[in-house]
Amino acid sequence: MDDTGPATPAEAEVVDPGAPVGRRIVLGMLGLGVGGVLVGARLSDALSRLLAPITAADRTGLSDLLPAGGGFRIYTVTGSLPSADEASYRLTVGGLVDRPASLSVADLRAMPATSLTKDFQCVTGWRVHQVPWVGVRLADVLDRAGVQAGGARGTRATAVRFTSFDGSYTESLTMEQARRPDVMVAYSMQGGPISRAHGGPVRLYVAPMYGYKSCKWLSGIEVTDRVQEGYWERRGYDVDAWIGTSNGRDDEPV
Ligand SMILES: Nc1nc2c(c(=O)[nH]1)N[C@H]1C(S)=C(S)[C@@H](COP(=O)(O)O)O[C@H]1N2
Ligand SMILES: [Mo]
Repeated sequence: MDDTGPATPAEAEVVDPGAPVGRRIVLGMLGLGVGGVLVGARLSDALSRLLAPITAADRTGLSDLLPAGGGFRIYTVTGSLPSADEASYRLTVGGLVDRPASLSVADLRAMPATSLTKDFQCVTGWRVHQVPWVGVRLADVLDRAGVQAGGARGTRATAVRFTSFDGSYTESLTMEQARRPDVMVAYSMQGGPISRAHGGPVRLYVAPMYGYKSCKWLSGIEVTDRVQEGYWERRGYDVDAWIGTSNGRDDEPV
């Protein structure tokens, strides 16, 4: 860990888990106003009920900004939800590879698909049970681009870095972690395309690790010679985010 962040960061400091950004945006648009912080499940639930009839009647697209329900909280460190239409979306794969690539959603869908159903867990404590995901194994994407054998001038392809088209979020994995069969470049979740709020059209899904590893609005995969701390890791989260054993959670009931 470096010394630029607090020892115990809180996602809530940027996007309060009790006040997903979508609701804040909608509340702002409704002119209801939101004081600095909304804390606690009870208030959040009350807001959900308040907003339910409005969103049900919504024909303006505002509902796109709302959490999809089912327990997920929508996080974005930028304060907005970026969007990319599926037709023009491209995922670039570069760095220490032999064949840099620019992949469309159709390119990804044409590759062998992998699917996985698992609980989704945020390190702040919320969990969504048995979420189905479909995508392409990250290992297959890396193989397609041809990770360099390396060694030249001391550069070795030992890690993978991820960037988001939100312009801010980054993540990384060791090459060994990246090649696990339960790490995927996902284009579907919960039985449909990945929504804008959930980081569509394509996001990373790192099943064995806490949610912050699963970079939303994925736009770049770069093979690198070392693990670089991601957005939350610079603010104190563990680089190895194994569910149940990282971020000081190993001494707490999971
Ligand atoms: N680009 C981007 N990816 C992100 C985040 C974010 O703020 N921006 N938040 C992370 C965190 S902390 C979690 S728990 C999950 C939440 O996913 P969701 O917003 O689909 O519920 O996304 C992760 N990926
Ligand atoms: Mo999270």
